[in-house]
Amino acid sequence: MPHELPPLPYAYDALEPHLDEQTMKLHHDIHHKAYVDGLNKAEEMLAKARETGEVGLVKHWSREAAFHGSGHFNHVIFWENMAPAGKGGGGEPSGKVADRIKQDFGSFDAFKKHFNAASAQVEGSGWGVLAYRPYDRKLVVLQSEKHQDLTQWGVIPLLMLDVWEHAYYLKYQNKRPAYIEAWWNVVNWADAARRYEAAAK
Ligand code: MN3
Repeated sequence: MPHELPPLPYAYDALEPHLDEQTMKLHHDIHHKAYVDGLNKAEEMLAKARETGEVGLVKHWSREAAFHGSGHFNHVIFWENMAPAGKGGGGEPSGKVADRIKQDFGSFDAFKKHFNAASAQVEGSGWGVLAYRPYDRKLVVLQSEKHQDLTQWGVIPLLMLDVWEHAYYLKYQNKRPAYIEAWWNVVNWADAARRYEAAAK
């Protein structure tokens, strides 16, 4: 079964004024769609390599699958990580994930400052990520370059912020920190909490 582009869980303009309708439309319909198509193509070519035994391009298609696969799965999380401001979006987390954030980062404010810096300082295109690391049952903040670099194997992402220019350039141009600050108004903490509780149980 090929991968499919899931619809956004809200209207294109639902995150206004923080994330504008035109960006959301381009981001979902064009950029995310391209990752889905790229992943399907890579998996098709890898299946073909297995069938024919011609494995000379496995390195190329593996890189394509890593890039487009990470792009696809990251965006699925990113869309669900957001909700309209004041209607599930914004504010601070509560419950177990809030306790864990306090334990592992000292306070919510210290976590937010760390996450903002990690996201703003990604070199080129990439992501800021809050993830659960099952090995020692801790939360970590990571920077991902592009979609697939600088990961830690085995972590489970809880909250992902897309800092590729396509995510903010129309509205925020080169002001990535302003986009990051606005993004907190639409963070869906209930979604992050669900992901944490499923990961950490
Ligand atoms: Mn993106």
